[in-house]
Amino acid sequence: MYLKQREGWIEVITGPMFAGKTEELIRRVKRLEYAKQNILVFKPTLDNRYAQNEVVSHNNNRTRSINIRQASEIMKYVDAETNVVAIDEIQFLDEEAVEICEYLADHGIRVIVSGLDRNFRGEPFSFMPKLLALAEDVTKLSAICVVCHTPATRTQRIVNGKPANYHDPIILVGAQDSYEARCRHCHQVPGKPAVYDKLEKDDE
Ligand code: TTP
Ligand code: MG
Repeated sequence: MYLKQREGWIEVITGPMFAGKTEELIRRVKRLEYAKQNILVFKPTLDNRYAQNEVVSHNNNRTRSINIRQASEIMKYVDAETNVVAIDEIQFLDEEAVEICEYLADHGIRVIVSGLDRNFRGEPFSFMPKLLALAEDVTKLSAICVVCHTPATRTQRIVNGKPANYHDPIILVGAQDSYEARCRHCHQVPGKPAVYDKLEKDDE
């Protein structure tokens, strides 16, 4: 990446669901494990799709992790020996996660996080824009649109076989049962307020 860089920075792996974010996080963690780095991996307790105390990717790669409910819990585990802090699905933590990532990076820790950049509405996911702006390095992964098979940047939520309504709650843990990867054009959000009204009027 950078030559002669001092240790301590933030890397964010982002994109829609089914893009391989967790897979990429595990890959980076495993590479550092071979180098005998002292690594702490965290995940929000909210996401219990696969295993407790493990981060697991779709193709069943896994690494040990510590479940946390609040970002501030991270500080209880970090000590002078810690070189790397990794967090999967960071979008589910509270906003203090951003300050904690900054603090750790300022204190020489390599921070590797993965999280959704958008919610099912196609809008930025909570504090993710802030974290993306503060990061030294951003990897934006795409998935494949299930409808037209072009690169997918969005996550489609499906409820009872139909696209979920804009006003549904943001948090709904799930995988292929309730979500699909879609491109900008195939992504559907019934009830989404039109943002183009003014532009289209100006056109007339
Ligand atoms: P991810 O790890 O982003 O999904 P993934 O494992 O499919 O992707 P990747 O292969 O890139 O790691 O997990 C997203 C979680 O967030 C999942 O439990 C569904 C949930 N979710 C919401 O709660 N609200 C939303 O608006 C969206 C899009 C997802
Ligand atoms: Mg994942």
